[in-house]
Amino acid sequence: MSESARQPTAAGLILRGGPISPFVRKVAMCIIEKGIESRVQCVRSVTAIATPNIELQRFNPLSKIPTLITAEGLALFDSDVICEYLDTEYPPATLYPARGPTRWLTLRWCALGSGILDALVLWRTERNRPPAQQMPTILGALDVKVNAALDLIEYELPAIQASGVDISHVAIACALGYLDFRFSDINWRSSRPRARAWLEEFSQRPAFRRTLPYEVSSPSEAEPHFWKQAVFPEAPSS
Ligand SMILES: N[C@@H](CCC(=O)N[C@@H](CS)C(=O)NCC(=O)O)C(=O)O
Repeated sequence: MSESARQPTAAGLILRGGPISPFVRKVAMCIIEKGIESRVQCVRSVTAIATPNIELQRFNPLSKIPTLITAEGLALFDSDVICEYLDTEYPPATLYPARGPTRWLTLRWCALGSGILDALVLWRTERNRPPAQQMPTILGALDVKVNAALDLIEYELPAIQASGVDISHVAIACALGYLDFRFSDINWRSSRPRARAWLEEFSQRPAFRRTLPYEVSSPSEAEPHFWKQAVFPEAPSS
């Protein structure tokens, strides 16, 4: 990591990201659930797999969002690392059970939600290629994996929802929300009534409503969107 990436910041936490990324959304939802929005300065960073962002790479060589700069100036990346950092360092820790079977079940379901997102992002990249370049075997395999993971969520939902809101709920809600945003052609609800009902209830939470993805304007003007408040543009390095 470069020296500049370790400079302490005066403003507390700095979150680099934007309103479309479902991985950034996980972090934004954690911040809202924990009530620590006032400690976070948001900086819009735009990046894509084929276009690395040089500014962002000063902090995260992988050029991925979310990237969080801690108050000590440490750049953290990968949404799951950032979410656990926030929950641990900004007590009370409510999103990650400390130990025992509950912890491992929660992390397992969180990995399921995050893994669905990984597969959906790959799927979208593949299906956005010109038709002649698309690989049907890859498209088919991603379809099979995403649907199998959704089936597991449906099957285990009574256990998943037995606890209060935790990181697994955040990750699964982001995965289902991303399906609705980018894969509206897939009717995942029809064979999964428990997941449908669960998301309907979960989507009433401010953390869900205020982080809905948007490309042009935020979906609701009635309440402030997470990415509409005090968001700073990325400053080019001198
Ligand atoms: N595993 C990472 C995935 C983050 C990720 O892939 N973010 C996308 C935006 S949705 C990105 O930054 N893509 C740019 C790239 O892949 O180079 C996490 O959980 O944070």
